Amino acid sequence: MSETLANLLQETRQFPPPADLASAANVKADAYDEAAEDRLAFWERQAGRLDWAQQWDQVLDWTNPPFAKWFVGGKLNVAYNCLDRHVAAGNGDRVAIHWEGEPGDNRSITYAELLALTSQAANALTDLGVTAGDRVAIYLPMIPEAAVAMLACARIGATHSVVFGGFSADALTNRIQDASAKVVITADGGFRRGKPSALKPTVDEAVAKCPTIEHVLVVRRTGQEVAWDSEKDVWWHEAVETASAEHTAEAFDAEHPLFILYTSGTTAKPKGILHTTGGYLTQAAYTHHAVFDLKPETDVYWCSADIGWVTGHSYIVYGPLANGATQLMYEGTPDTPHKGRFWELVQKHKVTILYTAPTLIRTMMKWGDDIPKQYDLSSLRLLGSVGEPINPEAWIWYRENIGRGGCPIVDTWWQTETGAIMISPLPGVTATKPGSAMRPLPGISADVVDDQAQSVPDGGGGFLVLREPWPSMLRTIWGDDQRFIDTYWSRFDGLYFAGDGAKKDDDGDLWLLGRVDDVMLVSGHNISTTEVESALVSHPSVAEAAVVGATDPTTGQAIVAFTIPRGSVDTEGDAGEALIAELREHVSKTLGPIAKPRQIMLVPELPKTRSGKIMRRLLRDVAENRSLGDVTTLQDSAVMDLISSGMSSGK
Ligand code: 6R9
Repeated sequence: MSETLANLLQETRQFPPPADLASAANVKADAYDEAAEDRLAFWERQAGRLDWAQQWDQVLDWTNPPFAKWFVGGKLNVAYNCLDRHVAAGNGDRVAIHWEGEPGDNRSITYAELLALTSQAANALTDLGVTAGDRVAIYLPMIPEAAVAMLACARIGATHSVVFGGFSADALTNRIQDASAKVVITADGGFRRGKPSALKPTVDEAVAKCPTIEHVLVVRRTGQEVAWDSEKDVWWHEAVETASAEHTAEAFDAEHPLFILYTSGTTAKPKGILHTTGGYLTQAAYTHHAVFDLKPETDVYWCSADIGWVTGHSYIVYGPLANGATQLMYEGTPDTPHKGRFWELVQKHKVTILYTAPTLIRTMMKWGDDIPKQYDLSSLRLLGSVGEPINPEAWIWYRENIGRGGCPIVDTWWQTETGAIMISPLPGVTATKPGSAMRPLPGISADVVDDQAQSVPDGGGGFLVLREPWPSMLRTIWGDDQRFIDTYWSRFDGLYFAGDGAKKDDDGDLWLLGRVDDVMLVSGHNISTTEVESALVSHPSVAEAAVVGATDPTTGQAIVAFTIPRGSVDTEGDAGEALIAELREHVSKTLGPIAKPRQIMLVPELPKTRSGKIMRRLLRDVAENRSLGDVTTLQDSAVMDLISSGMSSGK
């Protein structure tokens, strides 16, 4: 990527932290020095944030790389750390979860209640024959039982594998089979876009092909009809709600498998990313404390991710609960029953910290500034972003329209594989730049290298790598150590390669450029999709853009852009043509003529995964007039019809 359009997109705006936040921040600048001085001692102190039943003998065992062991010999229980110890400390009456169902029903659950529910579920799972080391699949909507199910597994040492509630029967089957799961926890259905949407039939279809499944534990959420197998199926309200609320948590080894989470795997077989106990919880809790500056007595935290995404694991369940947070959990979509739903919830619960994804921010931009203006968002004090590079204009929009010009934004880079946040501003320390994830957190060593594994100088671009093991790193790919080595540790000797391109600016701050597989090669120049997308989004008429390289007879690849106009923009007939011409010129002026898209299409939606990532692979199929590849991980499959029909009409 040496010829990447590095630094053509100049971003000079910078926002220092608000003085009051900086002076009261949980983590100050000295954390960087402390960690640099002795990284292992630093992580050892962070592990001390948790309650251990048995102290470790060794912080890190890295004698057999890339297989790490953290806090060797230590023992702890994750659910105990997330629940019991808060209750024991006198915080049992603090609300853990304010839950809002999509149809408007709601529940507030205190730490004492969450402990009781989790204990009941732990007893019920034990009664169903689940023991430590067994795998349990969880296929639930965003209801409190999802968190309870995960914590109950952790409590009894069963390894959970959460599968997105929208995945197909095939996807669920593959994941159950790969992990040889013994039990599935599901619901009759969930509410999505104002309608009950069934889950149980999908589970029935999958379970028919999965002989390892002994029981299906079913939460009644929507009340819809379900087929029932009286041998296998068990109602949650019968098994769990009648079980004893007393349960003593057993301590497990620091390296005991906590969960498997499958990465979407757009082409190959999904990878079962394995996370273990002590290191994972240490880094999830520390990063949640440091990056979100959580004050458990006063903050109301909201991470809008789905629990089926790693973000839901680390920043809805494990990090926040380990830290004793009060949080909001929302079942549904942002436009049900109206496009102000998110802001109505922020206003109602006086949310202080919001963690969401660029896709949501750009959708809100598309819907227009008027919507958030109708709500009182003055409780917000900190905003976070995760999942994709956030374009500078989306960052500014978020700050101005949601953060009222004053909230710091933490753009957090990490992966399912890293388990917790790796690169992010510290809200009380960092002067942020719109679009940059800035620096590795204390205790983390990230770098950008060229294709010879040499660190690039400031101003250079290349491959993002991690140089040292970190506590919440994946331990392997479930059942496939060789694939773990091949996938992450083979591109550069001794370095973890994450698959992302990045650049260092002149100050050494990091800018993520998207997956290296998505980099385009146009007339011999490497051009990152992220930079062209950000150039498009910097035009006032554009809310969102996805860029792909399509085969071109003269330039090798040519840039094709799919662009969603902002709500108020006229795109009919000549106005649409004029806008397209203007946008091509705009990109050419912003980045240089080499980056001018060959073709721009105005589209109403973009294909996204359920965690909000744009599926460029499908757009490449459209741009190259191919039939569509695998769409099973697509959030809304109707989107592709809309886009393809726009394409064939020449729009
Ligand atoms: C947490 C999560 C990981 C991939 C990652 C990168 C992209 C995530 C980002 C970001 C730029 C950020 N990504 N956060 N890119 N800036 N702040 O998203 O995990 O679903 O495994 O995806 O997401 O490409 O490699 P996961």
